[in-house]
Amino acid sequence: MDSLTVGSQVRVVRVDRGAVLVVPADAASARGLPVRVELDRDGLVPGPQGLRWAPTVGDVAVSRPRADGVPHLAELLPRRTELVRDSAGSTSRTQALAANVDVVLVAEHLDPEPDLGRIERLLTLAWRCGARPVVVLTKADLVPRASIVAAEVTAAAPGADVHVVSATADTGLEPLRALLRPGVTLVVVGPSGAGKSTLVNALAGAEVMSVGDRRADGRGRHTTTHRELIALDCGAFLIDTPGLRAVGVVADAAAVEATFPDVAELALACRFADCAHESEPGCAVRAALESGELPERRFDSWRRLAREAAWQARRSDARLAALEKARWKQKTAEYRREVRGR
Ligand SMILES: Nc1nc2c(ncn2[C@@H]2O[C@H](COP(=O)(O)OP(=O)(O)O)[C@@H](O)[C@H]2O)c(=O)[nH]1
Ligand SMILES: [Mg+2]
Ligand SMILES: [Zn+2]
Repeated sequence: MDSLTVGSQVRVVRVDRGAVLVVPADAASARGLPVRVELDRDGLVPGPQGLRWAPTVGDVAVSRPRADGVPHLAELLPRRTELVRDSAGSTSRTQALAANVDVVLVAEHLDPEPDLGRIERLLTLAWRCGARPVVVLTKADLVPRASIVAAEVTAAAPGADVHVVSATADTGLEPLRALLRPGVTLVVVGPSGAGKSTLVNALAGAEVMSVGDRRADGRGRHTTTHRELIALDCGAFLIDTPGLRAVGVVADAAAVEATFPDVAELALACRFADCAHESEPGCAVRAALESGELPERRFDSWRRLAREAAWQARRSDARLAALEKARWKQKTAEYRREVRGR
């Protein structure tokens, strides 16, 4: 086994069943072939807060030989940032899609027309993560007036840069290349077929990811199935992801507010602090809807995400309460046993 896996910091490039592929965490030496490192039997790694964590792409960890000499992931380092998805199960909370990312590239195709609601939803994911969100409108070569559409997208993405690119024609990529600095990690999210893998290849300057051939039935043959981190020659890290089903996006109030600062600001001007923006007098949000300043579509999108955030907050409170109750029951049972045993 390579020296890199013994006691040194590694970066997870891919998670497999029972093992992970890693490269040296240090950007200057990360470009070699990834090495396979075993996970403990439960697939988890001891990490922050004394907990065992499911490793994810982008994690930084320490690899050490186990008692039997085989290297395993021995310790997970705290995540600087974490891109999370709501997990379907009722017991676990969220699933980390990627860790330690600095920039989230929200990829959306110009053809067919971009879905503004989906962009807003993915921006919520990015703002929540704490990384810098950047919208990338792809396939510019297929549409005549990309800049008009880009202006609409820009209005739906306050605080985020919006770039119009064609990865196949190599246009508009310079501002993205400028983001690729040593040690910086970017993750590309967006629907399947948006051109994420093509973009990753264009930025990498090599065929590092296979690209989906669009067949007559619209299904890709080589669509990305794994999340994977690529160490670029320039020292930046790029994570490609499969199409993210938008339903799994975890909203939280702060991320919704960051995505919709225009709505949040209007709401501050409502007469009542707890205004629901329905039929209250002095509602600044309603007034903006009526004047056309705030598009109905954006308001609906905000309301949906705000409701989801509230619902998810209540559910995570309920989960915490259930966990507390389970702990308390266990303690009581232990106490009873102890009393009986006296
Ligand atoms: N015309 C054009 N097609 C593109 C562009 N980028 C990607 N594609 C095509 O879109 C399809 C899906 O691309 P892929 O990168 O696999 O999308 P992903 O599912 O988001 O990874 C493929 O057929 C690509 O060749 C582009 O800039 N222009
Ligand atoms: Mg792909
Ligand atoms: Zn209001």
